Amino acid sequence: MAPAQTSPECLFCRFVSREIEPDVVAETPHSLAFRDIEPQAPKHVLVVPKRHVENAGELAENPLELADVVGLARDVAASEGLDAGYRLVFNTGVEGGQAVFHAHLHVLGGRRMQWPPG
Ligand code: D5M
Repeated sequence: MAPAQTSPECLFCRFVSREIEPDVVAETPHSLAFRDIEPQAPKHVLVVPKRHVENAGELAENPLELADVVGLARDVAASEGLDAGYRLVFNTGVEGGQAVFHAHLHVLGGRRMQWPPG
């Protein structure tokens, strides 16, 4: 896989480079998992690709990178004790609720999830 490319203006790229230190939960050579600053559930972790891509659709152009993100989310769910289940969410675009335009997979758990989401 190509080395990570970062964007200097991007908050999550600054986490990846550790210019700003997030509350890291786990990482692989290609993905980083850290705690969300505004947790929406008892457990709320974000998993990002280290390479700067804007959203999940762009991430899917590299299936190995997408699989690395989802696999790390699975491992985080296990290490956080979410054996009864959890929710994975890619908010995509403004109407999808995306606020940070560096692809990130939300890992939410520790409570019963509702459907439909808000
Ligand atoms: O989700 C963007 C998420 O990013 C949202 O749940 C808050 C989180 N966030 C924003 N700033 C920080 C910092 N500084 N640390 C950790 N988490 C942060 P979206 O899907 O784009 O709405």
